[in-house]
Amino acid sequence: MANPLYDELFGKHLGQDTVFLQLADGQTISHDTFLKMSAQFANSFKDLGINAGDRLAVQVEKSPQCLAIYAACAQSGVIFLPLNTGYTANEIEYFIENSGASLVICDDNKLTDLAPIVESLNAAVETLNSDGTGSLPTKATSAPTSFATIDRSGDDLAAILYTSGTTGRSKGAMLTQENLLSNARTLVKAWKFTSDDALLHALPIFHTHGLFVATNISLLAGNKMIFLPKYNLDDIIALLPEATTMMGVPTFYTRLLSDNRFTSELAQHMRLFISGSAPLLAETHIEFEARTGHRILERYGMTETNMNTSNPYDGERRAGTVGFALDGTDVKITNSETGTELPKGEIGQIEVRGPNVFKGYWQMPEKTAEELREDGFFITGDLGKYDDDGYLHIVGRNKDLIISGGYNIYPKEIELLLDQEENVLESAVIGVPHPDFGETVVGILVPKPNTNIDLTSVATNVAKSLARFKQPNKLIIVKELPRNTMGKVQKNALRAEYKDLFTDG
Ligand code: MLC
Ligand code: AMP
Repeated sequence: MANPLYDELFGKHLGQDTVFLQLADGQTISHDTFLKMSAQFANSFKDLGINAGDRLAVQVEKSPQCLAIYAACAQSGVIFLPLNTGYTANEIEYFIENSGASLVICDDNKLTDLAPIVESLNAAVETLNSDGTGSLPTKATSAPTSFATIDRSGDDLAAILYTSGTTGRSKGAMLTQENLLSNARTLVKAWKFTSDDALLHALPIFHTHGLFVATNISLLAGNKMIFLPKYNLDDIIALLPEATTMMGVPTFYTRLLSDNRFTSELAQHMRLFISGSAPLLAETHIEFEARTGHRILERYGMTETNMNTSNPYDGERRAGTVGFALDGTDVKITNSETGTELPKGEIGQIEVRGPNVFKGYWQMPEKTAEELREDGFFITGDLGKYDDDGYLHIVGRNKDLIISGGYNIYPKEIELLLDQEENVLESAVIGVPHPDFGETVVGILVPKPNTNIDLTSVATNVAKSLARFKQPNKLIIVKELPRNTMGKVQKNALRAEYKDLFTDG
């Protein structure tokens, strides 16, 4: 027996003193040092009674220790459940309850809010802070630096990543070891990563992009990551000369372009810039090439599927498209009513099948059945078409979703909260264009007859429950919402009306 995820990504680096992580202050951590730290965490989990198949929820700042918890979970067969650091205690409660997590790891500054919730759900809590201190690392220091890897098969779960839903309830996407490994293998080949690369890593590590795409590729190829706590333009500009590749959401690239220090000289030595998680505007692609001579490689993925398509490494990287299906993955366009495949050029829903596609939603068989067909195709909720040369264009979404700076926001969750506010009869939440985040959240409220809504108090109340990035950037009061003849709110009309709120038009 073996443990494919641990063996192939982590275990093979045991004893290697090659650099795995280079931190913002220049300090480096070798593969071997990292693996010793993760083995200590794995031993601590065992001491805490956390075993293979248990869920371990983590809401901590990005740090080498946090990444080592991911490695420790892989080695001990524990299911890793990373959570956005922006989530409020209110939001976290649902994830712990729904996943049945046995252990929750949070920052010391979140402990007061989270401890009572965690205890009421019969889970244990430990802390880990951004500087590497906390109760977990304190326990781990005295633990052995090796751990007998627990046997797992490729079909065993490696992680659960929560993704919001159109009904307002988040769903836990179950990702197997093979889902993650097969995608990493494909991407290393497609994007030609080698141990000579240095990946500038400024993404968060609680989502597919920063956690799996960036980290798993780097582990498989054996390259170093320049591992920054967050995206900060000054750091990126200072460290680009040491990198060969960079991955980011479109905001990373629009921010770079807005800075005069980002010149063709600064980017000249780079091998590859990759963008994903949200649409990269064709104009950004073109401006980037004009400034640097580099064509950004855009790819398309999802929490449930890892990466599905990519523009080619060699060959034309076409602006405004997400390229071709990755090796081993089938991507087809279907009629959303009938499910039948559509001819090239026609717009329909995008469906994906392959070893990268998840196993289903945690304890939600009905939701899984709605989106994952028996023949293995997953209905992504994105709308697209193939052009004459076979490039996939994403032209819209069949799901009511806003993507702000690469974070997904489902309007329903916010509408449910707004509807509970005093004097609110009903609400509609939409995404409108935003120069920095691509899209941003706008809440539109209808007052009950003969009442007034206090917008300051609405904003204050919403802030108590919702992560900052989900909170409406603007609240607007209207007399009524536009509806079609079936009584359904016409969000397209609202989006058209408010499209210039944050842009020049
Ligand atoms: C931060 N804020 C956001 C925000 N990020 N608001 C809306 N949308 C966001 N994405 C808030 C902050 O809390 C702050 O609030 C204010 O906006 C301005 O902060 P900032 O300093 O400008 O933001 P910054 O910290 O620089 O973050 C912006 C960002 C970051 C774009 C760098 O959001 C980011 O790293 N995004 C990447 C997300 C990602 O990894 N997605 C991948 C999902 S996986 P205030 O009130 O304090 O001022 C996936 C699958 C796939 O989608 O295909 O990859
Ligand atoms: P998430 O659920 O956070 O994994 O987000 C997945 C969604 O992000 C997809 O369903 C798409 O709507 C969107 N997405 C990811 N990559 C791209 C891209 N390159 N272009 C447009 N949308 C994208």
